[in-house]
Amino acid sequence: PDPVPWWQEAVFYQIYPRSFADSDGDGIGDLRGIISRLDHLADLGVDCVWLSPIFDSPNQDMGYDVRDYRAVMEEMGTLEDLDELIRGCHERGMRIILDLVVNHTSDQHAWFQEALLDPDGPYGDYYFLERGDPKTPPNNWTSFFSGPAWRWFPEAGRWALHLFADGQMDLRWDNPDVRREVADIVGWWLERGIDGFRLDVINYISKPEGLPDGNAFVGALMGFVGVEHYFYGPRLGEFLRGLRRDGFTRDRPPASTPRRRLDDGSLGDPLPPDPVGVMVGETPGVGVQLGRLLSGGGRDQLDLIFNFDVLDTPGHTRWDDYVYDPEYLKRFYRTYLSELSPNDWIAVFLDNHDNPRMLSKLAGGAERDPAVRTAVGKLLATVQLTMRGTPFLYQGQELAAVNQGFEHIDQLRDVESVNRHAELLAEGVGPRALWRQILAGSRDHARVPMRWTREGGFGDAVAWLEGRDEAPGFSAAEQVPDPASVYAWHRDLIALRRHHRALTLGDLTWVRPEVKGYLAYERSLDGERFLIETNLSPKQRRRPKLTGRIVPVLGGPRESTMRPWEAIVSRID
Ligand code: ISL
Repeated sequence: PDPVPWWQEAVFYQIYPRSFADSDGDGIGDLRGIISRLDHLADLGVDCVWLSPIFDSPNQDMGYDVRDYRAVMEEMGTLEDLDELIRGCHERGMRIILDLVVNHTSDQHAWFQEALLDPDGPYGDYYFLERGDPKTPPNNWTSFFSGPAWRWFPEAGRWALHLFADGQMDLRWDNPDVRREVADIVGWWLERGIDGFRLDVINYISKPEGLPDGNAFVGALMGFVGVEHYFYGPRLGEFLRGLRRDGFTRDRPPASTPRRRLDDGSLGDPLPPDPVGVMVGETPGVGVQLGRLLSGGGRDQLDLIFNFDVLDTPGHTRWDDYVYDPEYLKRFYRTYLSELSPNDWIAVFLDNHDNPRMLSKLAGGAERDPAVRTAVGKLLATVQLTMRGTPFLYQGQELAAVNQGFEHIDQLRDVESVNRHAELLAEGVGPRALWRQILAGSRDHARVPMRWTREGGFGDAVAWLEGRDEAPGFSAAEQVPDPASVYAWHRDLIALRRHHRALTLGDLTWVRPEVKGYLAYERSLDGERFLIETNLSPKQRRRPKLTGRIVPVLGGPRESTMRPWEAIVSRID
């Protein structure tokens, strides 16, 4: 048996289904749309697809508010479509994971509806339903999407906790029935053939008894009150181990498994089922050391986690209109990797559906020049696909997707942006300062339709959220056939990874880290050595002198000066 778990060598690709591909012209992406584009992913070299939520939902938070964990959202298709999608991935040698949102359910979920009807009955115990005075919430916690984290339900005479939107009701994991329900859901899906889950805000599931007030000083610093009580709650480890054992450990064979990918690129027989589905944890606010406790080898909790510290230069939040400091990218990985042991493994990501595009943050507007856009797109791909860890690409990165030219709040759809806009307006923030914030931070930049053609993603249909990037050259139709494109760069790098384990499993040694603007490292395994060099700046600069026979394999020629934002992968012979 292979001693290395598959997810350590895999390239993951996150799909935001609402915006990936629309098969029926209603302006909303759907499962049949994804099926029709599976070859795009297989050709790129993706090993595992992750779908953001597709379960039945009223979509207050675009599927992160689940109404039924065993049904597909009507506008996205049917269970049969999903079965076909799972098979379609497996036939191409790709795995597929779904998004499990179980810190909370929609207020329209049957459990919550039952709880409202009979708060003292069994379902009342599924949530945090608290008696009290309708004017005073049970504690001072605030919601991530504006206002208090509590909503009063007059029909039940209770308050209910919601860390996110007011229709996302937090589940009470202390209740063993809740834990059993979640484990059953996971088992049901694994049997259907999925290969695991990404677990939404999974580090928030354990809340301390008594729900104590948050520290107002910490709250003011962080912008949210109460987080210190639940971002790494008292029973988190116990809950995760239980979920792994009772939900993710297979006790029944799956409907299908992925075909083996052979070294020559062809496909072999179906693989035996993985004994445990992969657990990818979304863990905001967890630093490196706590992250190691959650995902470190042999601890039986999560397999991979995301560390969000990479997203913004320290001192800034997502809502600040600023240019990302490229030196920080280097500092982030250096610090992060230095704190890990050889047994620890991380997820490496730069973009997702909750953040503006890293390419735009780094280029700071200069990406309007197509040459800059291409160079920065290639540089980020190079770092992400050769760094130690498992890369998670987000849809559109392979097309050098950038932030959108939104001009008005009416053009945005995200509940977070809309609520924040209303909140800042009520606080009296002036229109220009207000819009600058929203435009800097809105999650909708990354949620517009994938640009399959130059005209846009969804043909003639009016998309649920319209893209606003008209720059020629950056659609799939233009990028895929062009050997010098950002798409081709991703495809070639992924192929290189597949053939050289030094790039995936090899040791990482920093090269001349003291040289400002030069991000370089060596990856080596069993005598094979690769050198990755990037110029983290918009200026031409001298290349530090290195010894050894260095032969570029991607991105050459390798000259004595480095081009702006240059990235080169070389072999060291
Ligand atoms: O602190 C935050 C809010 O500004 C974020 O880090 C937040 O915790 C994080 O974005 C959580 O995201 C996930 O859960 C949300 C959902 O809206 C996001 O799309 C999802 O990725 C609630 O389910």
